[in-house]
Amino acid sequence: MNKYSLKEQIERGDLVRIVGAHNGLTARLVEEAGFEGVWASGFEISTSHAVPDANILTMSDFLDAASEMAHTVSIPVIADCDTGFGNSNNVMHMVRRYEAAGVAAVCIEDKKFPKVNSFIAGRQDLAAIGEFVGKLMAANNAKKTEKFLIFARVEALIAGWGLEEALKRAHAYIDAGADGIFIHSKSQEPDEIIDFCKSWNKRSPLLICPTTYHIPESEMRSLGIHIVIYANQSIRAAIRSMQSVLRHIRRHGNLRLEDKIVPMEEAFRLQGMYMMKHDERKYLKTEMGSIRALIPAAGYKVDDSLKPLVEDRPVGMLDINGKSVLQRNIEALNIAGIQDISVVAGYQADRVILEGVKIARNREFETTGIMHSVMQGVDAVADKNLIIYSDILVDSYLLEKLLKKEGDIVLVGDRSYHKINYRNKELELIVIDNPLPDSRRSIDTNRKNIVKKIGKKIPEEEGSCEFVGIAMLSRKGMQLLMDEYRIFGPARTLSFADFIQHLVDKNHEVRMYEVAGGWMEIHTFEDYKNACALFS
Ligand code: SPV
Ligand code: MG
Repeated sequence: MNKYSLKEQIERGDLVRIVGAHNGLTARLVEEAGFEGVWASGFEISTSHAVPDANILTMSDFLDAASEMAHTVSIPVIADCDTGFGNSNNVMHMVRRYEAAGVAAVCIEDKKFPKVNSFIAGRQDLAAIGEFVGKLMAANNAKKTEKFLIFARVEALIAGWGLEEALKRAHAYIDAGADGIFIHSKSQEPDEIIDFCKSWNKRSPLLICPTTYHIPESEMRSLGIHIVIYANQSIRAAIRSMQSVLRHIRRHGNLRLEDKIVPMEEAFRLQGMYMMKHDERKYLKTEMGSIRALIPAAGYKVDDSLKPLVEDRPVGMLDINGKSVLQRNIEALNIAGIQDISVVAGYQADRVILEGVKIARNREFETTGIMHSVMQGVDAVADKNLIIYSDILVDSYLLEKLLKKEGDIVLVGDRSYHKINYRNKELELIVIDNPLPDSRRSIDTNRKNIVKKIGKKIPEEEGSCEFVGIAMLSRKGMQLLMDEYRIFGPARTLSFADFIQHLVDKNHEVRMYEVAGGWMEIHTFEDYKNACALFS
């Protein structure tokens, strides 16, 4: 961002390079390319509406486009206001509206309304000097602040009236209070512009628009030129590129198109999507209050059958038909309305590349347990805090239902594990206080299901449910978890389930939300194959 206003930039004597744009996007590209200002070009705005640059659009159309640009960029926008959209009354209205819209300057030209673009042969009628001087005085009267500038554009060279007429007009316009003269030429050579500059002898700032002729930028300041306008090259580049891509698609479909177009991510960046997501995490509250999700994904211990697949990445980054396990869970969380997500990486952390989440690190993943990873991801406590293992896939509907459950610590337990042949896998089982008689069918009620025991040591026949690897903690529950973690010595090395057992032992209430499905684990190669088949 340039810390100087347009007026200050001119007063400092720097060459101000400005480039034509027609909407917020093109203005943003001009700013990102490093130019000092944006020209809200009548030619570009008209072209973008597919109408002639001949006062076909109304002032409101041009103003809409210019104010969109002014809101998008922090560099000054100079608005091309043609002949001022009518007589001096229209000019006053125009100045008030453009100044209020946040543009830095307007430029009006001394042709008759309706004008035609200066590069079109034929009718290029000039207004009487007195009439245009009246417009400039009206414009000066209408503006509210001194930093808002009014430039007068002299079209005498365009109309073929010669240097003397151009100079006569320019002097009259400066006398009437214009802040600078835009001297325009459609010649292929710079001679008439250079002659004008020399005769003008630096009486006021000069603006030029080299569209057909060329003057090296290094010579401009000594000629008294303060602002150079590259007025219409942006949209001409866009037209060429779009035509070429459209031809390509017509011939080859989208085959080998990627190097001709920007990736979607670049368009999202320019939209401000990532900035919006960042803000959303701070400000967007659901009717359930703020919600955060935390995914500990630092661990490296897996079943032998999975080892070859996770040599270079953690389980959460395993690809399930084009998307990682974690990315799929992030999408499920987003569908459930949760945007504030942190993933804690450890093993092969560099491979944890995810869109729209915060990545934290557990650098001691080899010597610590999941509980320690969880704590590395806590940078704030929300009204509801979800903890989700990284080696499971979960349905958004399960998360939506979980968020409606009451309790300070609620674990998700699956009752269907009894049916599954686990081949001696060590499951984290849960025992609840008042289990229902074993049955294959179940219904989602509001039973509290108070957890008595949890962990890998519980015999299968004793367990009520399998811990899914998903927990929800209220603000109070999360605070309790953090406080206990601080005071309980062995906490760093404990699994999450063992730490919950510690809380149960200390008589803290832990509840269980009983489900049958809605999630699946990726513990073995078989599990991985199943998941790939499911998402094919
Ligand atoms: C514009 O950009 O609309 C201009 C400059 O007025 S030019 O088209 O080069 O005349
Ligand atoms: Mg124009």
